Amino acid sequence: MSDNSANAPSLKAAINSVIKKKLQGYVGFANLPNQVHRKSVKKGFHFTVMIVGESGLGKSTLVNTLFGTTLYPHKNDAEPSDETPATVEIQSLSADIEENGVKLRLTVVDTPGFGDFVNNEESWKPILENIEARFDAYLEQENRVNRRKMVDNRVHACIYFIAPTGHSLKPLDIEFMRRLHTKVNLIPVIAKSDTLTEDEIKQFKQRILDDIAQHKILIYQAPQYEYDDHETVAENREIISKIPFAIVGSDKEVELSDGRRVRGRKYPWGVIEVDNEEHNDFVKLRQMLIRTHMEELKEYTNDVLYENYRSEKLVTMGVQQDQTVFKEVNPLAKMEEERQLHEAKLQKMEAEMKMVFQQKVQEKEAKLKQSEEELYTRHKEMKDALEKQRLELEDKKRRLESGRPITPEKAKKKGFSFNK
Ligand SMILES: Nc1nc2c(ncn2[C@@H]2O[C@H](COP(=O)(O)OP(=O)(O)O)[C@@H](O)[C@H]2O)c(=O)[nH]1
Ligand SMILES: [Mg+2]
Repeated sequence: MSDNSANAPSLKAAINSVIKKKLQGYVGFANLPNQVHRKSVKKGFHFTVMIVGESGLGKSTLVNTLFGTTLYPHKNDAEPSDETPATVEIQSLSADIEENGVKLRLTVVDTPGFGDFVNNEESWKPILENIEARFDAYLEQENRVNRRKMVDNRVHACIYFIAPTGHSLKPLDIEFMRRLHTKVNLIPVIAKSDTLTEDEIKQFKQRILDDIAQHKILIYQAPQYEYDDHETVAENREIISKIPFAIVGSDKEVELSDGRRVRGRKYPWGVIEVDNEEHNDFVKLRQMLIRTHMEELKEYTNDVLYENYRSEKLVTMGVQQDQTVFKEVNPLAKMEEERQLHEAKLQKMEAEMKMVFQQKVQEKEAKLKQSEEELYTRHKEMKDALEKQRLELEDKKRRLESGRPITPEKAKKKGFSFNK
């Protein structure tokens, strides 16, 4: 901690200023309002998280912190062992948690040994193999006739621990994420974030995101639904904005100056509280996993990651797929295809509408022209008729004036009338 002693006074002040913040209510999966269907409530949820990162970054502690129990024996209690495993181990732990009558079976897959060797070039390999083996097991069940009792042990999210160096990602981090990003939902976290100051965390987060973008690594992208209510949209945006989550883990309670006991880490200058959002992003990480994005993570794993794996596998096995079926199976390709079809349809409709419009305009123009001509001829006819009458009248007038009297009978015969 000698590195941080210089930062201690400012950190202490910051912590003192927020320490009075009220404790977060317990936010767990029992509060799941939107994502839960009745069936899941009855059957219980099953969610599998894998945790990867170098030794000593706090993976096992996080597992205990997540479960709120001590699944792992504390280091001192564990059997001492001289043997160092030669490869990355994969350990799977499950626990049923029940909250307000809602059951959740949370399985956490820990990966001790990752990055521990002189040569870590292939540290990612056993982990990739484990993820693929879980896909294979699911695929095998799908091919069975009786699919009623499907067990889903696929990994729905992978929390990747980044050492709190404050610099940038290590080659080991980049290699792991690049090898795994198309197989699993990657959620990067900054481990032991209590060893960094607030500013250091902010800068480190940015550098990590830049590195991830530069190496074209796909980390989990939570979708935003505009039709969700404002509160949900705002909450989701808030959660996503914290990635990579800067976390602090602890399975021990410590006492605050006001006597409250909280999960946290005690330092000479104060206490870092695990469940205080002002102190670290652990609450946000748990909310995302267990409350807001559990169904999303499962869906993406099934619809995209698993489907891609399955199609690739079938192709390498020499199973020729009907391309149309193939596309239908891949939701991303299917969506793109539907979008293109829709666009083509729209374009065709637009062209048709344009044509009809032009036709209508032409028809109207022709009609107008015709009526104009008709009007013109009528006008001419009337004019001619009037002119003829005028000439006749003039003729009669001239004859009358020339002195030849006309009797009323004669006049009547000729069509003249007299007002009496
Ligand atoms: N400062 C700090 N120490 C932690 C944190 N989480 C775990 N530790 C400590 O780091 C050490 C290694 O933790 P462990 O969970 O066994 O790491 P793992 O090897 O990744 O499983 C233990 O002494 C923990 O008490 C944290 O968030 N901050
Ligand atoms: Mg461990």
